[in-house]
Amino acid sequence: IGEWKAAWKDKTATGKHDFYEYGFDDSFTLDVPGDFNTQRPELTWLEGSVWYRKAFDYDRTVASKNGRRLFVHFGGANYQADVFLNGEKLGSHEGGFTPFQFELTDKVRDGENRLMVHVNNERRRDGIPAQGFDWFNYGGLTRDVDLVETPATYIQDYAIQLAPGSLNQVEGWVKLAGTAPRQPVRVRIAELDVDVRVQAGADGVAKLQFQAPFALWSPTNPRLYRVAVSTPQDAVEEDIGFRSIAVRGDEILLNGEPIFLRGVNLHEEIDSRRAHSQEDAQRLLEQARQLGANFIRLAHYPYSEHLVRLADRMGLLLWQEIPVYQGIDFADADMRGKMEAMLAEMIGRDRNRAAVALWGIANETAPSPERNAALAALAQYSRQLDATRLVSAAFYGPGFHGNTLAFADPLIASLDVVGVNEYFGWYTPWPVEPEQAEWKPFGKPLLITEFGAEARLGNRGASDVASAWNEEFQAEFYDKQLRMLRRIPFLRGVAPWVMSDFRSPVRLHPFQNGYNRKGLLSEHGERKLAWQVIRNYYQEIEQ
Ligand code: ADA
Repeated sequence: IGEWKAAWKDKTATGKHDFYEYGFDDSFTLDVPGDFNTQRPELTWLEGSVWYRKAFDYDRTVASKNGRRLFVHFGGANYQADVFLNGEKLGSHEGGFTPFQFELTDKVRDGENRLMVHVNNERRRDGIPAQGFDWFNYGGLTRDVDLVETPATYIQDYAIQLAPGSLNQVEGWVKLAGTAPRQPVRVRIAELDVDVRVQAGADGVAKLQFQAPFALWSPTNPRLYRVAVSTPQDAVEEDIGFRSIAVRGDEILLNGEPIFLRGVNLHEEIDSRRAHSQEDAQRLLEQARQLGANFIRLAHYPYSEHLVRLADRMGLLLWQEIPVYQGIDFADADMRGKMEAMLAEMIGRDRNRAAVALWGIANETAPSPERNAALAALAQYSRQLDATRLVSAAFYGPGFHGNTLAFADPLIASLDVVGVNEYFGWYTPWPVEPEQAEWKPFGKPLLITEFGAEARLGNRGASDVASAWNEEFQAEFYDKQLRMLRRIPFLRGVAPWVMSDFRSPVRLHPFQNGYNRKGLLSEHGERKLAWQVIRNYYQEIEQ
């Protein structure tokens, strides 16, 4: 559903945001998907409420004769959404980056219907993320909204992935929902002569197991197969890749072979607005490919489904994380449930994407008994939802003693891979010369999930720290970092912070001007000197 009517009133004017109080007399139009902040000048800095309204026609008579069901599916709404149909509340959703849906079947009218959504992006102490974060808080219906019609019993979900540890064996399931879920299910992959028939039980679940001679998906050969799932009433087709991702000691294995992740961090932003379309995804992933990356950390929240599907086709491995970011209140009793819901929504959407190799459960959270327990449980929950991906988190950088950089955190024990964000030479001084730094092993693969320094495009000059913010400084900073990182025997990948300069209202230095300037590219995609330093390194180590 594309264009919506929207209405907004300054909170101070009404005291509260009640649609029935002020109606849509002074409404305007907003594109969906798209953040509201960048579509109307008066909403530029809004962290508050906007009402969206959309009319649609429906032929209920024909639909109910055929037993059809109707859903409204939201790709994402930042942060809290309350959804109404013809004035009746369907439900609410919390969390700005993951999908949700409501069933309309029994409520939809014959003829014209009115869908209304109240979206609020106010920061909350009990939110995920919490109140402080280093990116722009784009609000609104930022992702696609779809009306979806299904048969009476429909294919609700499925997992079709290689069993952990196997290179040719699929162990998955298909879940049917509806009035008569006990139905035969068929799964076909024509190219491989796969034609599997199984029966769903009373719970609607049909378990799958089959072998096939897959050409395995990898960044160098992102092979996808057309998979067709069908029942007597419903049918779905999509392209799926098959690959295994595992850890052996301190190595990461892709399809059984050790891999080094030549990464980069992104924010889901393009042209200083929230990225949301297929074209936006293409531009972001193309930038990563030109850098020579085979891996992207999607910081710090789940991205649009367009981007994840495109990564599948382009052969870019992904780390996708939920916005459990600095400042989360782990003592809040509701936090656990919220984190779990977000994780389940992210994994539920992307569980069949070969590109996704790691689920990130947190970024830069400080150890405490509550945090340690909550995140250990979350790591467990992630494996329960999906045993075919690695579980990881990104930590504040290590402390040092003499020449030794020691990294310790009780959460490490619960993870497959450890991500470290280190800012030696920027936020923290270099403990020793890069050539002398010894990193103490901790028995798991290490990814440097962030390292970086700021420079403003076009600022040129001497490379000493005193004249930081210039391109030479940033380029030499990366050179020095790489001299240290190359010497870590258990390093399995790096991701510079960050691909492009991105909007962050907390960045008030005159050179920042509302942007975090750690980009290898400017916000307009122009290359800084540092871009070439990383590009050269990736060219040199490319296997
Ligand atoms: C943190 C954080 C990032 C980024 C970075 C910075 O490490 O994980 O979101 O903002 O700091 O640039 O300061």
